[in-house]
Amino acid sequence: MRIDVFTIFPEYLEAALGVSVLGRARAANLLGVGLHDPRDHTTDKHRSVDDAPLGGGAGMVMRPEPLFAAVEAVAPPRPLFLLAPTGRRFDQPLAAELAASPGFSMICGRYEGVDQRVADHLCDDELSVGDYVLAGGEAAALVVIEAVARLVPGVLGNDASTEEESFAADSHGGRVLEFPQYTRPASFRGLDAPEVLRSGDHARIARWRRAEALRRTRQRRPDLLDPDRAPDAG
Ligand code: JF5
Repeated sequence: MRIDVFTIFPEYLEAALGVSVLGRARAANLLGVGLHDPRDHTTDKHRSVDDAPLGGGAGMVMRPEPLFAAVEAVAPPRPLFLLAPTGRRFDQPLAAELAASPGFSMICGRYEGVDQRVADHLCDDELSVGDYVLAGGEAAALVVIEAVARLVPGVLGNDASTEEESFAADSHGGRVLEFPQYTRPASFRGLDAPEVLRSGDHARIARWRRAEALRRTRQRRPDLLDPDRAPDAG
């Protein structure tokens, strides 16, 4: 899997990509990440990547020239996504789709926005990781990389754990939250783990876990069971 990222803070991404699951995936050549700084493609003496909004207003907008030049110099794997709160919501089905592909790329926006010609004529789509505004797309890019990379075969030690977890498709093709997990000690400060988990009755344990998963999904995320109840439905 190959992922290219265009960012004016490559060191921010490099730090996070060097440790834990992503660091090991890169060391094992299961994941290749290319980091590209649009500032290297500026031609003015101040190497400026932003400018005032046309039409006036507060803040700064990322200029199109350095972003177009950086992307054209690399010809990165497509699709190329712009990370922005205005984008299509990134979710687990999209993570699975991208994990099954040879690669993709992302542009991290900064400041108050990115010149619209970048979204309209350079990128293939816009992605949002949630309904909040970040100072820049870098943290969103890390979210996407981590969610996708851990689904690439071999990146996690245990492939079964990615199938049982929250948001994996259940037997009905819907999505449910994880069941609660416990470890030793069975009794901790007078707080007892459910007796069923110590029963050794694997069929009963499986039934209990399915029921708990459904119960907490109904209680916490009813929108996952019935999309009409999603906060943004309609
Ligand atoms: C950004 C303009 C990019 O805030 C985000 C974001 C939120 N969800 N997904 C991405 O990206 C930074 C802010 C303003 C363009």
